[in-house]
Amino acid sequence: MAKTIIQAEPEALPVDLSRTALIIIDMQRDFLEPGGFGETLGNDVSLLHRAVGPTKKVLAAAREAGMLVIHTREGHRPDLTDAPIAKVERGKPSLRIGAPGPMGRILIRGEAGHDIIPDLYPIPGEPVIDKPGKGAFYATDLDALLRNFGIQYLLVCGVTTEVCVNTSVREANDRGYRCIVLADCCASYFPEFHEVGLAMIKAQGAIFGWVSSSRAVLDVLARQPAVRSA
Ligand code: TIU
Repeated sequence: MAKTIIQAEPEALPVDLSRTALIIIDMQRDFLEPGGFGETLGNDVSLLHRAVGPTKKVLAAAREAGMLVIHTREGHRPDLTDAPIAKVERGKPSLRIGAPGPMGRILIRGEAGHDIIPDLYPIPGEPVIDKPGKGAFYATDLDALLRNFGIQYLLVCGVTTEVCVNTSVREANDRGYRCIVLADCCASYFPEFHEVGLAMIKAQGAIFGWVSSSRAVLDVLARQPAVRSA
């Protein structure tokens, strides 16, 4: 398929949309709603909501275009056998991973809080990657899945910018994927970390990837409505 130019920083990028997937990182109730993991760490979860509206628009456009959409969720097995003790014991959260909270056990697979927020809920056929770490590639089959679909470019949305988005983009970059992070589709509990997290990605001639916006991707998909990931 002919390449399409996506406006981005540090420079516009030619992209083969048939080899592009949208990946939405950890838009889970545990991070975005009160009573979940994010709040137990002392964060104001309302700061993440600004990413939901733009991500919803990109998700709708990607679905309409037939682009592969992948969702990830950070979390652990109910018996915590995949949770490093160093992670479980980290800091002084009000509730530790695995403890019962208002949305079920904190950051545990199968609990209400672990699931994706209703606004961005996966539809049948969209792969959901359950990841035990911050990076989407660590201890998951994401790389195999992307290779099976022939994916070379990733449009990246999600939370939080400097933690799971940054870690996943760095992992993807080392595996040869070109990542285009949509700035307004990401958010952090620390707005300054959001800004610097994006700056780190695009610095030094896109050392980890490119930074773009929902508007740029919506413009491209509006002009080229059928992309059909391979
Ligand atoms: N705490 C924080 O900013 N993030 C995480 O723990 N996980 C993700 O970013 N998904």
